Amino acid sequence: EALIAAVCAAPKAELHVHIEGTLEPELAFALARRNGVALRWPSSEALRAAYAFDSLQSFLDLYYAGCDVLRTEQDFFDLAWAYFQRAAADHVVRAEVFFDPQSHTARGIGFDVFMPGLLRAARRAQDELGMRADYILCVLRHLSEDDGLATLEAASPWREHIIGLGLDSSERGNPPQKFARLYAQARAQGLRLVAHAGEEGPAASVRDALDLLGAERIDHGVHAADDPALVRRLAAEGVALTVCPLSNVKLRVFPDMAAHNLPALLHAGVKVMVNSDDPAYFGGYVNANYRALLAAHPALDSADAYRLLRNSLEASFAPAGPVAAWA
Ligand code: ES4
Ligand code: ZN
Repeated sequence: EALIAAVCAAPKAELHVHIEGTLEPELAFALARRNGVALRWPSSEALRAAYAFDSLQSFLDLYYAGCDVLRTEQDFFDLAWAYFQRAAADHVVRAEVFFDPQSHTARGIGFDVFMPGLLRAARRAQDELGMRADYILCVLRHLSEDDGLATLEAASPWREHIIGLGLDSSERGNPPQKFARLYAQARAQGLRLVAHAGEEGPAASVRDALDLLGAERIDHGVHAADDPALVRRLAAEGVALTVCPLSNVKLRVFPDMAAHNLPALLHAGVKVMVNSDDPAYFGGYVNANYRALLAAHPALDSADAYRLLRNSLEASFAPAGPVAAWA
């Protein structure tokens, strides 16, 4: 209990959070009303009750449906500002936030709508909350590589405001090699590279994200544990895994929190850290993830907890400065 309280109060970085996954049902209904959009659920309580998932795909179907209420610059500002306030309450000093442009451009909502809103919220987070926040453009892997390349091209006017490229959505049937040209392009532009891998997919997709895409950090990556040689490599090379405990339990990657392999990965020397992924859907923000993990794994001690917090700061792409100083 004392350890959990200390961890919750400690400065930390959040490196794996999807801004569209921070849309709380109450805000979804407020935006639906403001924009005259009909939702399939009668109330925010009914929508929240629908958050019972049995797989990544069952979650994604709801997540993309929720995006439909996001229409205006102000909507994206309100979404991101709500997240930054919640993150600050959890003592997040650095946030690297994913956004999914294709879930908006496919509805006719362009970069000129969502980027100004997202960026205005990040500037306010810096000014009023002292939080350093940056955005990582995530490409949807269930769409074609050409669609991803067109999205990167459409982002070029905003290039200086985007720190990296990520890859998310349905992992099954959409392996890293599908996006080799996209990652080569992004690397040539100086973007930092991350990719979701080994969430529902196998250890081999974690290896392919490193070797075929040049990913510097792996989002989730928990299935790397199935390959002992890969675990040794991740530890030796200091590759960070941005693990999301509540997400993994909600999406049945593990049957319960006690079965989560984060402690095993940590003790094998892998640079794991704790994140919220889609906190509005999975039952909590980053401190709730630390709390659930530590409560289910009483063998994790203060040195382990300190290592997780420190990993989060060290694995950040923030330039030298205030964030590096925390680590
Ligand atoms: C996601 Cl949990 C998860 N996995 C893959 N793609 C995603 N997009 C948003 N959340
Ligand atoms: Zn994710």
